[in-house]
Amino acid sequence: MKRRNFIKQTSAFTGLAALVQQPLLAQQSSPTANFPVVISTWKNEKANEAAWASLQKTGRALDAVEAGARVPEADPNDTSVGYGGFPDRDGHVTLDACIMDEKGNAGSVTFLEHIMHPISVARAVMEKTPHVMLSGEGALEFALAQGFKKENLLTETAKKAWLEWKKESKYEPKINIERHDTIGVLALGTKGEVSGACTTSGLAFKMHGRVGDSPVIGAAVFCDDEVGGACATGLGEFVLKTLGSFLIVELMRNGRTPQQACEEAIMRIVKRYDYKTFQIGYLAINKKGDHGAYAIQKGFNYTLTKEGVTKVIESDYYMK
Ligand code: SD4
Repeated sequence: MKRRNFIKQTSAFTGLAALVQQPLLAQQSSPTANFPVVISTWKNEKANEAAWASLQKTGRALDAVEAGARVPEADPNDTSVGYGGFPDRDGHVTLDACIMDEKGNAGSVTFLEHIMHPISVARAVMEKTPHVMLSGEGALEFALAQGFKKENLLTETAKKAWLEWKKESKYEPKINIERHDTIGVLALGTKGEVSGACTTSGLAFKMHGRVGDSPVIGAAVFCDDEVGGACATGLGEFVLKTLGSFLIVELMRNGRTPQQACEEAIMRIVKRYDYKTFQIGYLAINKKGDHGAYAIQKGFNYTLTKEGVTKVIESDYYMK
């Protein structure tokens, strides 16, 4: 038993080294399990570190993804998540978030205002109500009843940017023009169970009432403990139209590696839509802890934490 553990750990370590040095496509499947592990969209080292610290405490992937998502939510400098998020075109910061655990439980909030940690409200929806999704005023009422505090999330910087934008008031999403910092986070816990979360303030200066992919289970996040998990970032309308995360998990179920599944999900978008004008990035992880990443445009990066080591990986995997 001891020897087996040793072999497992050694190969996990070699796996990490390989990951840093080799292109993603080269490490499609590892012979042994590689967990616990945390992976998140964009440059989210602090989020991953918080997720990792949570894994050290409880070992549970669900706690880890929530802890990770809470970091950018409270960061005033992250302009596309929670506090400090850019408002919609009427000046409201409206939030979308969802969470899913290894048992297939899911919770989500959408069009939620004034609450610093929508991901924790989404978890409360999952654990304390018979529903999956609460929206707008109802979500706010529920959050307040659960003891969350009502706060002003519009920072001076975000307000300034909005007032500046209002001078022209043109809403034309372009490649990486909206800040893309929305966090999608996936984890395998110490038992190898998978969970995922996503949280965002959505697109900057969106129409009032606009809801993106981030609160939609199957679009921004999907997990199935028989297979693995996936998450998305980018222009949510196209993730919604193709149910990207659900698609990726189903592709993995049918034998694709996480990398192949992400690529195929991007191809579904590219084949049907004029993809040159927007960005989508996908991350996926399977039950062995192998991961994949793919985006439409250059510029997508993601953060990986294994064995306590956090690395930002500049993904070279995009449509060229
Ligand atoms: C949305 N998917 O609201 C989000 C935005 C995003 O990085 O991911 N930005 O469409």
